[in-house]
This record gives sequence, structure tokens and C-alpha cells, in this order.
Amino acid sequence: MDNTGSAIKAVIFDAYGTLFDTQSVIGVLEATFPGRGGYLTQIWRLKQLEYSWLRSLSDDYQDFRVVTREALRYSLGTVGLEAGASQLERLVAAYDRLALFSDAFPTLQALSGRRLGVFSNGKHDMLAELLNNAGISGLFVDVISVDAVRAFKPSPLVYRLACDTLQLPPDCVLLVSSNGFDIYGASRFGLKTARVERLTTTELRKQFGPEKLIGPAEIFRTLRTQLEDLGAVPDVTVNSLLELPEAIASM
Ligand code: LAC
Repeated sequence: MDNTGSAIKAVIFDAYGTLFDTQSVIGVLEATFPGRGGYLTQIWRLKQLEYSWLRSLSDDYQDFRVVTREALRYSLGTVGLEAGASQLERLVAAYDRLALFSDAFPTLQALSGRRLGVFSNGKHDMLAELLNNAGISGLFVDVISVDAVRAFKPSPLVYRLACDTLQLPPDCVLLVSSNGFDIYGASRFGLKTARVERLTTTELRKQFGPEKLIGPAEIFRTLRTQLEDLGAVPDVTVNSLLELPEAIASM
């Protein structure tokens, strides 16, 4: 599969937030709850990840669709909204049709000589829907779901699963992710990491200041788009997936 002579033998992509834009649920939320789509989008995603960590740490695993549903129910409930079971399901299904970031498809095509995979918190059925709806399932050799070890990122169990599935040592696997907690976990486990920094710290800082109105989107960006300050440093940082093929060529 890989005839590039590179030290990197497989490139695995995080799904939610890296290949796919979790902010794209705003349309269906806004259509369902007019005037509330913006903040619901942020609370939902923040809570979804928080619940993944809570369930993983408490050894009380439920798959990512369940966690996504629970997080949405929590988000609606805290702001005084209700959704019936079928409406809740329809909203959760928005996670099956997330928008593919515009830099994803050309990058995956440019890397087609390599062994490419998806490595995600999503369970296989959820990932299959997502990849099929975006028309990119054929581009990946491996689709690795944390569900096999019943733990979520950044548990070391999931990075071990990735290496075991690929049958490769960690330093031959490159994880591509925009999620700071994923870069942190993968790097601690010994994987090579490429961080996709779509929003630089300099640009983020410009959004803040005494005279600026700060909303949920800005708070989300401070919490989920930046490198975690926990000591792990990615092997490469790119501002767009489009920079990835050249970055990998030099690894
Ligand atoms: C994923 C989460 C981290 O795709 O968004 O694994």
C-alpha cells in the first residue's frame, strides 16, 4: 500500500472536528429552535465531549451516538427546551451529515498513494453513515472505532487499538487531528502527530478584548481549537489539511 519510502506507514484522520465540521449542525438546530441554533451548537459539542470523558473515566461506556443524544438532551434541558424522541433522533442524525471541510477531499486524493484511515470516537455504523454521506468511504483502507475497546479518546487504550489494528509501531503511524485532547493522547502514546490549526492563536486573540462582545462561538474556540497546555507538542502543525502532503513528505 505504502511505497513512498517514508517512515510514516499509515496516516489516520480524526473525524469530528478534523475532516468534518461539527459546527455545521447549526442549520438544523436553528431551523428547529429559531434564534437558539448558535449557542445550542456550542453547548451540544462541549457536552458531547465532556460526556465521552465522564463515561470513559467512570468505566460506564456507551457508544458515541448515545453520548451525542445524551449531550443534546442535556443541552436542550438546561436552556428550557424539550424535544420528543423522534425530534431528538432527527437532530442527532445531523451528526451523520456533517459538512466535510473543504480542504479534506483534495488532501485525501493527494495522499491516495498512502495507507489512509479514519480513527474516531464514532461507532462503526455512525462512521459509515458519515463517510458514505460525504462520498469518501472508498478513500480509506482502515476505519477504526474506539468502540472496540469501550473507551474514548484520549484513553491510551484507543491509541493502542489503532496501532494493533494497523499492525504498526506507534512511531510509524501519523494521527491527523484538530482536537487538542487527541493530539495530547496520541503524542503521549508515541504516535506521530499532525495538528490542524485552522484558527491560529494570533487570530483567536484578535477576537478578544475589553470592547468585544464574546459569545458561545468564541468560548468554544478558546476551549476546543487550540493546543492543550499539557506539555505534548505535535510533530507538525498545519493551518489547512492542504499543507499535509508536503509536511508528511518531510517526515
Ligand atoms: C473523533 C472525535 C474526537 O472523531 O471528535 O474521534
